[in-house]
Amino acid sequence: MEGVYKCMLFLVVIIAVIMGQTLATKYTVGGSQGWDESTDFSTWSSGQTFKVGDELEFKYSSGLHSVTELADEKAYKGCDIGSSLKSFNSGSDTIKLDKAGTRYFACGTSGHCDAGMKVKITTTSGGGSSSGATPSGSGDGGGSSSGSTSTPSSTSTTSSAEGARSLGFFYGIASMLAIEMVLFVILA
Ligand SMILES: [Cu+2]
Repeated sequence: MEGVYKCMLFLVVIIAVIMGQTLATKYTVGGSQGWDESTDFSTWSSGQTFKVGDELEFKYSSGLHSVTELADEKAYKGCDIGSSLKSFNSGSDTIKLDKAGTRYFACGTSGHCDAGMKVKITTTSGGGSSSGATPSGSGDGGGSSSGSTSTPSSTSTTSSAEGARSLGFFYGIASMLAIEMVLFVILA
């Protein structure tokens, strides 16, 4: 009977590892300090790896700050808030990283971006099988980019994100089936 429990424990550990690898991660921007002027965002982001399907969560006091997505590196460097692609102000905004490339976010409150309240997020395709040599520049120039980048956070799911997610689930289920077959052999 002890062997069964050991197998069960083994199974739980394996499933936890699989889930950690395949399921999307939600990142609170700035970590525990959140979306605030005092947070060092370049240090925070350099310690993270963002993959397609992951989500960013901006947490802050609504009214004091906001989140503005900027169009490009130039707007990011110059804190050109006027060039915003879209903006959020709920105080708890979730933004899905639905494709590989670099995205730029800044606070829309006057002076905050210049004070360092901005962050650059580079998303990698993750997975492995689908990660070809796709230059971010040409990828951003795709025909559907203007439409797909301006959809609201909660409802936006592009086909590529769906593909990555279903692929993850496929691998998870396939791995679990393989483990169960091994367990049947061991327990038989
Ligand atoms: Cu701010």
